[in-house]
Amino acid sequence: MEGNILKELISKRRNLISMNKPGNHQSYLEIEFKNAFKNNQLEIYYQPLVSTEGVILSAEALLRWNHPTEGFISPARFIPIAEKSKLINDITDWMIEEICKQLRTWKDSGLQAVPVSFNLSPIRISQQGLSEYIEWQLNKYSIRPHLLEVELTESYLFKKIAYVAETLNRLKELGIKIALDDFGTGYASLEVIQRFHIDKIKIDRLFISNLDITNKKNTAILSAVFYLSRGLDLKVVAEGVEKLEQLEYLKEYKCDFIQGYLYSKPVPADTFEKLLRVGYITPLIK
Ligand code: G
Ligand code: MN
Repeated sequence: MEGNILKELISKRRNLISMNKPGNHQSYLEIEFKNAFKNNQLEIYYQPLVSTEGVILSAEALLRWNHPTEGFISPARFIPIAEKSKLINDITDWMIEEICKQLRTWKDSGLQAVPVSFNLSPIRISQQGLSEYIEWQLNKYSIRPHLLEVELTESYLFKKIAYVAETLNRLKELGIKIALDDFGTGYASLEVIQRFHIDKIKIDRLFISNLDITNKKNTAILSAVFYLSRGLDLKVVAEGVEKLEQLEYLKEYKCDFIQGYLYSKPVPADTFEKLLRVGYITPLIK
């Protein structure tokens, strides 16, 4: 018995070591990841987006990989693998269906469902048929399009511009909202916001976690973003809100959505459902 545990520990340790070796870790993780998708090791977590008063307004769906022996593996490690192997296309489509299915379950159980956004990979958006697939899934589960939102990062919007713009236009026509993720870390051009008819910008957590209200330059960036957003009729999400003082500051700007550990980390669907039943969250002050 003890020998088995020891063996398991040694093997786990070996896997961890090989995962961290630059030459090896890709292949170990790559093989494991391909199996993970097949073997239902991927799960969707939901992180609430709330008003400055804590009312749950929407959620971001996030992929989580719980490996049977290695535990949770960060998306920062497996998304690049999924993209390289093109498995991201199937995973994205699976995720879209799972979200629609989940929304249907919540609606059927009498809950007031909130819009759910997902991160759309540049690989998937460059493939044919995305808007048709989304429309099909929405119809299949009788979900109104405003309940599904896509999040894009700005960096890749410059590639294959015409094609991406066409797909985004079709999604807009369907009634799906588009958010610009990690705002402020990429090329952040106003041209992108206009051309792609963006509805919402998500201020990257970098600007929130470094928020020092006594630092004039820091606050100047934020106030400029809010000013610009109002003028362009964009909703603003503050990502990575972890402290009460950050929330108080964002309140002054009437920030539309707050996302971050102060309210909730990403949680499994059943936990999110419990939050949804209550409808609001109070800040988790440590
Ligand atoms: O790039 P994107 O905005 O999609 O990233 C979402 C990621 O941010 C998720 O993996 C989530 O776990 C993480 N996240 C969410 N809220 C917080 C927070 O308050 N602090 C930090 N450090 N990370 C967060
Ligand atoms: Mn996102």
